[in-house]
Amino acid sequence: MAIAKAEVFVTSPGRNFVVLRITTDDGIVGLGDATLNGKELVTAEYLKSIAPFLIGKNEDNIEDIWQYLYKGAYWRRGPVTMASISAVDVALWDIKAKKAGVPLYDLLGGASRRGLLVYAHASGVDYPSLYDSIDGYLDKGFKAVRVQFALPGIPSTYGVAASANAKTGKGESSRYDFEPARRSQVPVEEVWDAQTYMTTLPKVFENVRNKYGDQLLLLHDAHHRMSPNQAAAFAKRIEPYNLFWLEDCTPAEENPNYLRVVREHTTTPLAIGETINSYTDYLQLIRENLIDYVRSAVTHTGGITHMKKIMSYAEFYGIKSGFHGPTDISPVGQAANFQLDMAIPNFGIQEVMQYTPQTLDVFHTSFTLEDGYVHLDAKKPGLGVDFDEKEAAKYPYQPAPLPVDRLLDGTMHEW
Ligand code: KDG
Ligand code: MG
Repeated sequence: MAIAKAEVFVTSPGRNFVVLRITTDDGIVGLGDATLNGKELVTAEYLKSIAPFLIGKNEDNIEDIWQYLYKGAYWRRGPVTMASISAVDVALWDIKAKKAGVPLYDLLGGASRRGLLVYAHASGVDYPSLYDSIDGYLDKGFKAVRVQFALPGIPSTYGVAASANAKTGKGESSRYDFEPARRSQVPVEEVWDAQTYMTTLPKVFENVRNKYGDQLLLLHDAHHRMSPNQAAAFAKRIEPYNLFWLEDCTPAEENPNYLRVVREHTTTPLAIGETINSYTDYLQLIRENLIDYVRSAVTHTGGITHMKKIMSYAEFYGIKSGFHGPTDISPVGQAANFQLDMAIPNFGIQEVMQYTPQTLDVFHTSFTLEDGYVHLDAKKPGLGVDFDEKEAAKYPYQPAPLPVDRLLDGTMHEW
């Protein structure tokens, strides 16, 4: 009844992932994900530095180990610390559920639903490619799509698939190739212009609504790029197109009051949180009902232990989940999202993207996607993911920093 080993792996089957594998003295293995896009070696080092602290501890005492790592760090919170604590926490929950012989969600209160409503990433450089992308997902049964559109005159736009084979939602080619890993030593520089964005996107939503009708759940990610006032004007303007949510309309991570400005002017639902990693960041957002959806990933937010508390608090304010689930969260991290999604009463929607075939050779998953819902295998104990160490070793780490963004005059801006 003790942790015997805590090993850290960095693998790059298409993009970099950090895996923590904890083994108990009776041979039970638990997996955690500490991937922090572009900063993978940093979380890997953090985990290596705390691994010795875990040895000999009772693996059952998850809350105590969480508090030990959080309060004991003294330098608490921040993305690196919280992603690393999360990897430990998720691995311990994986072990506990395997010992009980049940899927992890059983230990979190059991299944609150049959399946998880998910959304996919559609995008286009023009209308034919956007419609092709949306059609591909609808053909696969998706009920919800995030829609991103290239800005005229701007060389590349956040969230718009760049290569020809990524433009469609059909088959493997649906893999979104933009934010992953344009591998280089230094960040790629992009350009942003709010005026072009704010005049282009409302028309896009109007056209999509007219073409696909009222039933399609339509999401959009503004990626922190508008000022509070611009975000308010934009969110108000797109109200007629009835979005499921507008994500990261303004960088309210800097100041939650930004969202108050937006809220005062619009009923467009707001989602935020992919760069937020602790309850302290959520207190005001939730207490003042400044958001509708919590967007953090379980893996960036201290794991299941911490995220479950945030979602319980959110429940009392009518706020739901929409956990971050791009491909820079490994299948282990995505499994942690799914397991918590299954259990909480205030589940909203879950983001999914297509992993590369190489990633799925390294991580063996047991989830199925059918008719726009993810289903977990009720017979698979724990998280439902296995890690193939030998396969992982075939893909060594490669530097892949996130891009940076500048305005047309060269001023640095939010990416
Ligand atoms: O690492 C950054 C990406 O995960 C992020 O840019 C993706 O915004 C994103 C999303 O909503 O999935
Ligand atoms: Mg986002």
